[in-house]
Amino acid sequence: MNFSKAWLAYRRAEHEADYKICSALIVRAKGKVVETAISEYKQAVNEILGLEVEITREEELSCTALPNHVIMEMAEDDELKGDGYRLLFKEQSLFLMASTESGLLYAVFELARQFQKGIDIKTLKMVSNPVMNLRMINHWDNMDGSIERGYSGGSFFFEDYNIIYNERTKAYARLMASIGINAIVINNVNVHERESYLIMDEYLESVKQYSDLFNCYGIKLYLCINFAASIEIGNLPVADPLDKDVIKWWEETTKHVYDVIPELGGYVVKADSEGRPGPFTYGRTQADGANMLGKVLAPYSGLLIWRCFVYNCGQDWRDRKTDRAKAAYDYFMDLDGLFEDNVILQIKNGPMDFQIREPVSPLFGGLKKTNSILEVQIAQEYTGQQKDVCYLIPMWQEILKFNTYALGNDNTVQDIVSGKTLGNINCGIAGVTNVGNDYNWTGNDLAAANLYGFGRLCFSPDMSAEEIAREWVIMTFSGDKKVVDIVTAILMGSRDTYEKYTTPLGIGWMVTPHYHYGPDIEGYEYERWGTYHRADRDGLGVDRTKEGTGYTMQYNEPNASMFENIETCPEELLLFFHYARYDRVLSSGKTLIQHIYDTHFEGVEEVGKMQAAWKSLEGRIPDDAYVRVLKRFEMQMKNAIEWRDRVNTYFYRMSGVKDAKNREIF
Ligand code: GCV
Repeated sequence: MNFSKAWLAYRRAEHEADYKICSALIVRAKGKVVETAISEYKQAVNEILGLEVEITREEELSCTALPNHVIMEMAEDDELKGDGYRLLFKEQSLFLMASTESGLLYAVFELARQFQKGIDIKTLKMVSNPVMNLRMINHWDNMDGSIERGYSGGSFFFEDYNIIYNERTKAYARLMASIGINAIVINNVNVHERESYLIMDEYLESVKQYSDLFNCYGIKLYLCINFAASIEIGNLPVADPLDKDVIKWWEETTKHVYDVIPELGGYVVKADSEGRPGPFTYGRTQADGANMLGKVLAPYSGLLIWRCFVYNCGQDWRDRKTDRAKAAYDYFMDLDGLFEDNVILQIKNGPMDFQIREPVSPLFGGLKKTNSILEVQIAQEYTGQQKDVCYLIPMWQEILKFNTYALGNDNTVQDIVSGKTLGNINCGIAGVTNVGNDYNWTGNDLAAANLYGFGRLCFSPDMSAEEIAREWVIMTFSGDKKVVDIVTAILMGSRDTYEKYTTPLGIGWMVTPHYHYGPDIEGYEYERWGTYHRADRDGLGVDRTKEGTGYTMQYNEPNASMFENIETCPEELLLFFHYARYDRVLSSGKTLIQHIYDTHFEGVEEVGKMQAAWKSLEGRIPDDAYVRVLKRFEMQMKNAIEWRDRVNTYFYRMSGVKDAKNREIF
């Protein structure tokens, strides 16, 4: 086996709890996902408790208890929503209940977590309902086997334009189901020539294998499609979404796709973005494009997911009014309410592109009659590329808790994408994944905490980032208190540390162009991508107020005024919204320039402390994982030093202000 079991590497329970009843399972449910739940149950009980399981199947759906059994049953239960589940010990038996098959599978994985945490099953009394309806993973895998922004090896779905189906794909489906994922897109949103054919006979039967596999784990498969497929495959002269022949081509093609793969979840589209084709070519709107495909998918209950990452990537750096941050709102707000019910807009968490600190996209508070999905990036494109540790759950939680004031006082992003605010069901969260065919799946073993946490957060966003981290450590490494405390502490501090040694106060970028790892302060400053910091001899930052680009006006009140006013703008976003002078005094009492120097020195010191903390775990963590992470810390230290020295030197030379502590700046 050339891959690890990650958080499903079940360890034998060491505690005293009496688990004997787990060897007798009664099943009062049927279906292919139930069969998966049963086999997962057997595996967990066998590997963790060392018990063989005897199964009795009963037709009757009742809650009668037979003492000393585990009873897995479908239940009608008002407290259970969607794929929710209940774990309840009563009358000497343990009940695993759900109203869907997937709910039963999730109940089994929950039980496995409880075993690993050493819980006494007699105390089990819990209900867990998924807060997000769509809990989706996006792969940016290409058919040549590469992964766009992949930092952990090649694709395990594709190699040399062939589709791979093996033990690893099965292991992957298990991993995803165990954290509650119910939708997976297997190919990159940038659909190149060959990937356009995934919806054609060349590949459909092979793609179906994935769909069948995923279905057994309660997961729907989605495909990214090429908006111009009617030209590239269909030999039509156009891809105009209002053209009758184009519509007919998509209807026939999609009918055939669903004939072969009836369970397909739907299509995902990146259009009019970074060179991809789209409706703008024909003078049509984004709604025209999305709705055409939405209507084509509707007869099959398919969903059409349309990305809002549409912006002008041919900007002139001399133009201070055009602002990339404004683009998504500008393109989509006027279309609010015009989208079909099965169309969902997928919106990146921030208005730029997955930086270490950005404000929440104003579209979440803007759209009031449109389905939306929050898109986050589990892959650490701008956050250390899975060499540097950067636990992202605290960031995503901040985003979910942000109050958009969409319809009055209390409408957080979580309320919007969970359907609470608008009463819709086609919504949720999508994460651009961080896995590849490396042995440990994620390059840095610690990066798996982001993938695990992503699923847990979609299901239960009110779990704290620390609770999720602890759970992941227990599942992955050990229940040893020292290991759990230290690894959790490393993870919890890692985002702040990364932010300290990279870009200050929300300014973002300053990365090596294209590659996006390591510093290049002016790498994007005079480029066409719209990603500027505007540093000069007096200060830095982008004026996005009314006087500047006007971006602040895209927020609802009171957010608009809060960001507009430099005195009330959250300090961690100061330079995103405002140009500030180097001698501006921050809340710490330090000047902006001193803050830049200090945080960069602190960031490197903190990496040193994380590294030392990790070394203190030698012998307590499986050796191979210990050594792999140690090597990553060495890379992180080198990177942090490079960032510190380049950023501090740049701003020292730019401002001419000396470090108050006289440290070495070049
Ligand atoms: C898949 C950024 C990334 C691109 C990515 C794009 C997107 O620009 O650098 O690699 O393309 O976002 O989200 O579509």
